[in-house]
Amino acid sequence: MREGCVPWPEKLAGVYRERGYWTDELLGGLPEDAVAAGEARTALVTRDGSLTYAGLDAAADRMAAGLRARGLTAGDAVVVQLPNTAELVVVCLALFRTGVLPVFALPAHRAVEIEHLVRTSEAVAYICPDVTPGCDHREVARQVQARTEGLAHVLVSGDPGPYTALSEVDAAPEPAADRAPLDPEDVALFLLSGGTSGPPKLIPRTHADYTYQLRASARLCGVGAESRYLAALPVGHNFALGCPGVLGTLRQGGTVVLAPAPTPDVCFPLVEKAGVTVSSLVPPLVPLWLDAVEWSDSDLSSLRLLQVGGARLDPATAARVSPALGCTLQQVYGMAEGLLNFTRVDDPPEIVHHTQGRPLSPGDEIRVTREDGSPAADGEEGELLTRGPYTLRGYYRAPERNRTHFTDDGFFATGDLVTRDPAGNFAVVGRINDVINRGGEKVPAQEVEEHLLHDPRVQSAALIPLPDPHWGELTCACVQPRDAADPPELRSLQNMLREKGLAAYKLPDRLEILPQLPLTAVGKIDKKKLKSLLTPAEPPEE
Ligand code: J2J
Repeated sequence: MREGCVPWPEKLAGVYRERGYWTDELLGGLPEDAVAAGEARTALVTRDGSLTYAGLDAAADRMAAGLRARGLTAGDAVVVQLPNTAELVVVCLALFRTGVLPVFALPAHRAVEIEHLVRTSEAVAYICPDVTPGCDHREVARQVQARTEGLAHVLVSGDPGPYTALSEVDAAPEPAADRAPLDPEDVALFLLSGGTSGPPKLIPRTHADYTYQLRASARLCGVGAESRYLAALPVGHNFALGCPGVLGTLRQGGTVVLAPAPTPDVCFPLVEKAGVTVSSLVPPLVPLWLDAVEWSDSDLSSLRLLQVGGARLDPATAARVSPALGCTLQQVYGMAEGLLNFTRVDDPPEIVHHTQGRPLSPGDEIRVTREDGSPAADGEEGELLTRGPYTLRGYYRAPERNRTHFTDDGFFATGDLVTRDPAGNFAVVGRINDVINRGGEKVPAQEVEEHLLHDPRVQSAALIPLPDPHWGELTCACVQPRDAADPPELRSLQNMLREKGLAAYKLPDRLEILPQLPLTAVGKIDKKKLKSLLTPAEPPEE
């Protein structure tokens, strides 16, 4: 496995091969029958058009050859930040086919995050759009190139400015026999951690582990050649990429429908146009979709399954999904690190509304442990630890974090507090890690706090979650000012962070000025106390 990655122990790898979890399959392939079917099989549908499997396959081969012609080779890393377009899918397949490793940035990421990803992965290229609302990505590229070394290529979808147009990355494909074979058990892509408190860690995912995830989740969700998956969430995130998502649907020969935004005004007409059967959302979008059924005249009757995950879905909203949309709800409790839990399509409503499901694979090993490390009983709260055929054994080039986040026998400590029922279904009840889950977007508290300290008016700062009916959690910056007479305002702090190049979802939603932040016995900021100070106590139940 690539230097900086932690391999599975050979004995366990042998078990995963023996049980058929790991095969020789590589990412980037498409079903031969679908490619051979020419005009008859549609791979991608967008608002403006569609692409057949044959067309997608040829485009991926041409781009792969174009990448090679520009000197990119197997093992190079490339930061990819594209909206949900056909071009993004072509890029993914082309990178997989050449063995060049995509590092998937989120659309909201800005110079701070992109620089971090380029540095950590030693990326040789950044693939980005020209502009998205509020951001010129060529300017992001310029800043990152100035601050890092080795970023030789900037490939732009649209107007390239001083860089190279992605459409020019195109060459006649050379015969497959001329290329060095790729190792299915080596890294194929990097996903980003949402669950760590500092800047995102890179999660190496191999061809073998990720194709297993695609195959197993497609089977569990009943996704096949007849399925039409709507990618409403960003495709660079594990949920829409591979649960089974875009890659899993293509692997089955189904059709992927790409939405430029997840809102009902954009998605509902696409559902009708393409006969979408399955999609996935984060919880804050669910009420928007449910309310839109009232005013929209789009025909949603093709929709069979709606996956919801990324943050806690409240049971009352969960109960509204099937009656309003006429489809099955599936809760998905997943993580880019690996382990995926799903409610099953034939589970009774009390399971689907109140739990986040159970593990995907019989190879997923689970421990729920108390604070002292002893096993928690059914129904008792504890931290979820896991290892398995598609769960990482270590973050990329992060030996220190790996020492604290993995047990000696290779279990990954998720930081999630869960309860487990006797049937194995989890309910996510809290979190140990200092991360705020803002409707599925993970805000690493420590990273934001460090940036806040750059304001000269800030003496000390803590970012804490505040409960919110729509987002689940919002972020609140608690600030002790240097001078009580001259405290910072929320707007100016937000502007400072934005100007530094931090993603917008990390900007604090609220600001509380306190004369002094409470400290723990060891002198750290006491966030528990802060939370109780700022969150009104729940009224006692009747
Ligand atoms: C509560 N918390 C949840 C859920 C994730 C599918 C779905 C989601 C993700 C994802 C993903 C939750 N209820 N249903 O990668 O493939 C919180 C947990 C978890 C963290 C992981 C996928 N589903 N969470 O959200 O890597 O705290 O992945 O550890 O972004 O989100 O975040 P991330």
